[in-house]
Amino acid sequence: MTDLQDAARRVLSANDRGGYTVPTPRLYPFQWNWDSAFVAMGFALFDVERAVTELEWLVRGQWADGMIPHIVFHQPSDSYFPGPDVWRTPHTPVPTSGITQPPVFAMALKAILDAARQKKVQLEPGRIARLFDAALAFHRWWYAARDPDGTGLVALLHPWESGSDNSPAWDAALARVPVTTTTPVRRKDTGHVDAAMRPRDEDYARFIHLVDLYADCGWDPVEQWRRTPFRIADIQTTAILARAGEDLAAVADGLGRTDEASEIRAMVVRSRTALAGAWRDALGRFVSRDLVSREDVTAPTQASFLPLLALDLAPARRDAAEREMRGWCEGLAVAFPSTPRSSPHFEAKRYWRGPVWAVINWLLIDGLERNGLAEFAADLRQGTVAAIERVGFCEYFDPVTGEGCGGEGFSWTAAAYLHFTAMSART
Ligand code: 9WN
Repeated sequence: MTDLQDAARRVLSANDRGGYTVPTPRLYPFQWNWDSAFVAMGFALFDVERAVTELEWLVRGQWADGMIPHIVFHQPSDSYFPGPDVWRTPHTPVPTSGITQPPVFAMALKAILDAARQKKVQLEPGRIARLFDAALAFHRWWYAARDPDGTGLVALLHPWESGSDNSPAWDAALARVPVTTTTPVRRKDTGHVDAAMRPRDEDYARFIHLVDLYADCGWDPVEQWRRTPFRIADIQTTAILARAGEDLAAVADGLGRTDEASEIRAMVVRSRTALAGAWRDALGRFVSRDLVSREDVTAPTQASFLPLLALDLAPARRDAAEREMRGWCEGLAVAFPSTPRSSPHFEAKRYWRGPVWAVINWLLIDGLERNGLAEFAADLRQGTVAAIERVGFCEYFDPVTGEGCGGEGFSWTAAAYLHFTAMSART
C-alpha cells in the first residue's frame, strides 16, 4: 500500500460515523445516496464487511414505495441547509429528504459481491438478499414513478436528483421554476466554502420552491409528476440505472432469482434502446429531454457521454463520441470537465458548471473501457490520479488550473483514488 492509499483509507475512517460515511464533515454532515455507493465500492477493496454496512445504513432510509432518498439524516446537525424541518417527509424512524439521486447502489452491490468472492470473505446470505431486494425495489420505483409512460428514460423532478445540481443542463427548465416565497433560504454551504464555487442564491430559491411544492403534494409521486414545472428525462441517470440494472441482473443470477433477473433485464433493454435514441449525429453526443417544453436539452455537459456506461456503440458513433470528448479535454490541466471550456456557461470553479469530479471520471472511464477506448480511459484515469496526488482529496477540481476546490477530505474522491490505483495495479 502506498502512503496516499493509506491517506485515502484514513479519509474514509475520519468520515465514518459508525457504519455510514459522511461526504465531508460540516459541509455534508449526513449520509448521501450516490456518495455512499461509491464509498462502498472503495471500502470493498479493503474491508468488504464495512462496504456492506454502508449500503445497509442507506437502506434504513428507503421508503415503502422503493425510493432511496438522496439524504438520510441519521444524526441531527445544524451545519447543513435544508434539514429535515424543510423536507417534512413522512419517513420514520430516521428522517430523510424526499427526492432521490443517481442509482449507483446496485453497481456497488455487485462490486461488493465480486470483492467478497475474490477475497474469500463469507457474507451472511440474508444480508445480501435484503440488499438485493432493496435494490430491486429501487429500480422498480424508478420505472414506475419516473417513467410512467414506459419510454425507457427516467425523469428527474429536482436538479439535486441529478447529483449535478447547478449544471447548465438545468438552466432552461429551472428558469420556469418560481423562487420560493414560503420557506426562507438559510444557506449554510457558503459559510463553509467560497460562495463563488457554489450554486447561486437564485438557484437555491428555486430548489426550495420545488421542495415546498412536493411537500404540498404530500410527497405523492403521481401528484408531483402532475404538478411539477421541472421534469427532465435524464440520460446520465438512465445510463447509471441501466448499467446498475445489468449488475443487478447478474446478482439476481447468482442468487438464483431467475424471474427477477428476467424482469430486470427487460428494464435494461428498454433503457438501452431509449439511450441509443438520445444520440444526436449533429452534436456527436447524447442529449436529455425536457418533458415540459418537449425539447432536447442541448447544453453540453459531462452527461452527454454517460450513456457509454450502458451502451456498446457502433464504430462510427464511438469514434464521433471519442473525438468530441477529446476536443473537450484539449488544453486542460485536468479532465473531464463537467462543461466544456468553449461553452458560454463554462465556469472553472463553480461546482457543476465546468469542474472535474473524480466519480464522474470513474463512470466515464468505465464507459470508455466498455467501448474499447482503453487508451483514452487510461489517460483519464492517470490524469485524475495525478490531480489527486497534487492537491489531495478535495471535492472537485478546477480543470484549467488543476486546483482543488470545494470541501476537503472528501469521501468519494478518496474512494475513487483507491479504485483507480487498484485498477492501475491490475493493468
Ligand atoms: C445536494 C454530497 C452531495 C453530492 C452531490 C453534490 C452536492 C448537495 C449540496 O453534494 O449536492 O445534494 O448540498 O450541494 O452536487 O452530487 O452527492 O457530496
